[in-house]
Amino acid sequence: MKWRLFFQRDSKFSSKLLRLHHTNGILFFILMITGFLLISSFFYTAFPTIRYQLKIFHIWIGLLSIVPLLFYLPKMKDHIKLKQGKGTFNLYFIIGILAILTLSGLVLTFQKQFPPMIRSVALAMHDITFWIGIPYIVYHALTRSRSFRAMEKRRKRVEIINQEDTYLEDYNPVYNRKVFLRVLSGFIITIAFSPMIIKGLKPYFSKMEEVTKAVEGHYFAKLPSTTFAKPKGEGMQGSFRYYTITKKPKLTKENWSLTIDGLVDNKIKYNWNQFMNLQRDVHVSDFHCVTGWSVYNITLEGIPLKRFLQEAGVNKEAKYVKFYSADEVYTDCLTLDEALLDDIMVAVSIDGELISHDNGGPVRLMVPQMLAYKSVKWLNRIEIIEDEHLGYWVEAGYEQHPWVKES
Ligand SMILES: Nc1nc2c(c(=O)[nH]1)N[C@H]1C(S)=C(S)[C@@H](COP(=O)(O)O)O[C@H]1N2
Ligand SMILES: [Mo]
Repeated sequence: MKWRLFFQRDSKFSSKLLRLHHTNGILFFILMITGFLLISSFFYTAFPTIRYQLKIFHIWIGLLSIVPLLFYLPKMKDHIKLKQGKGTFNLYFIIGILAILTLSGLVLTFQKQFPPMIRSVALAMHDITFWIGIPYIVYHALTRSRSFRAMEKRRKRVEIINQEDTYLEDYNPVYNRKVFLRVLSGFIITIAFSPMIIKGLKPYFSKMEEVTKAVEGHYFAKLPSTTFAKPKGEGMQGSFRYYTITKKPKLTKENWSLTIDGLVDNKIKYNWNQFMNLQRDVHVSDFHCVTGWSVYNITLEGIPLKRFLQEAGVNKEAKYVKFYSADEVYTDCLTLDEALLDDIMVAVSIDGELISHDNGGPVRLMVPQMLAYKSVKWLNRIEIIEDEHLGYWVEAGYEQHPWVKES
């Protein structure tokens, strides 16, 4: 990279372009690295609080990266002229990718202004262009690096000495060193990235059955005679992306229990069998994560939260309800009014199957009115309290009342 260019004042058009290109390159490199970390479930688990700051950083760099693009766009015509038809496909491709990444990034940044459907589309576009863009950018950076070019040229010196070789190279592109090196590195990059790409794009291709069937590794018995034969919601659309900031807690039929305590008349504790004997309701709900993905039409079976609160008898001083996870780290909190809303479920089944361990089973909270971080997985305690508690993600910076705007 020609660093000196950044400090030159009035340079030629081509140097200006190069400078824009480098600025953009640096910004997109930062976006790529932070994007990787934001996607990585390892990072989610290992550094959940930094993740929030990182997301804000990613958004700011993203916004900043629009500036060089805005400078470039009016000059694009001249640039194409300058190229005289060479590599214009390349140019349109890159501009297309950047445009999609930028627009979808903007929608995700201001997601509150958009209905969930548009948000999901934006997330899908952001994901897909990220996974197409990254190997492409790596290829681009590699094949344009000095050492790679030197490697391409090495053969040429030999050509001058050996005339026959030149003949072969000119008319037989298959043996052309340059083409060969480029195809080879393109191939290696594609192979190297493909496991990540497949994993990254899987949510868009996997059928919902795969997700709900994941009761495997579950320590609980099958649901005793479910309330319905077929999921009331006709099967959910979309798939969950499993998130956890901790290791999954090891829960069994024997060690799981649910406690309702705090400012209540009667403290209650259910073991698995007692819990499964409670009258269950069915609700069809949608679920929206703050990162942009949604699952629609989830048939939830469980006990409405409000019933537990009535059962336990909430005291007058009570103002908030705090939820604990068996992972012993994750918590969240609702106001008492919010907690009494219909549709909030202490759920045991999703689409007729016990909630899988990954999905927060045996029992998880489902608060469809708010973003998914309110829906505590591996729920084992509900405490009625007087002072507000800031849950895990709220402590990290997210809103306490993330109402979902329905489309
Ligand atoms: N115990 C616990 N509950 C949790 C989380 C978590 O990390 N731990 N993540 C929250 C977030 S941010 C989301 S999007 C949903 C994800 O639910 P899923 O993993 O079943 O898709 O769970 C929420 N509840
Ligand atoms: Mo989330």
